[in-house]
Amino acid sequence: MRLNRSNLCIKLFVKRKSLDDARRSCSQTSARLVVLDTEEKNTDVGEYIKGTKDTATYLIGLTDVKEEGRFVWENGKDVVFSNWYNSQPDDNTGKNCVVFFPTTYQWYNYPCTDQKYICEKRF
Ligand SMILES: [Ca+2]
Repeated sequence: MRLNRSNLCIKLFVKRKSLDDARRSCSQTSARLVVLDTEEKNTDVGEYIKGTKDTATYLIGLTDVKEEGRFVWENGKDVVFSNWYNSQPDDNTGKNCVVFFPTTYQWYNYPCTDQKYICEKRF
């Protein structure tokens, strides 16, 4: 789906994958896990998913794998805009990934186990 305001194409993948496999899957089409680093993008992606009536959570391109407690986007940037759910991230070494909740557009700290995921590509 093309999100004109954000200059992005995004695609939802419903076959669950681990973080590494999801990254590989996105990169196969020169895409990457979605970077929701502005409120605009976060809202645009949320509205799109909501419009599909999908209520599943989706892995986004934000992790603290490299340094516990320091969340970094797939483009290497630190978090400036954030939309964590209450008391998130409830951070620990077992939770290094982040999922997006389409009903509220909020983020939950989550293990990097098999998840549905969102790839993005700029145009
Ligand atoms: Ca963590």
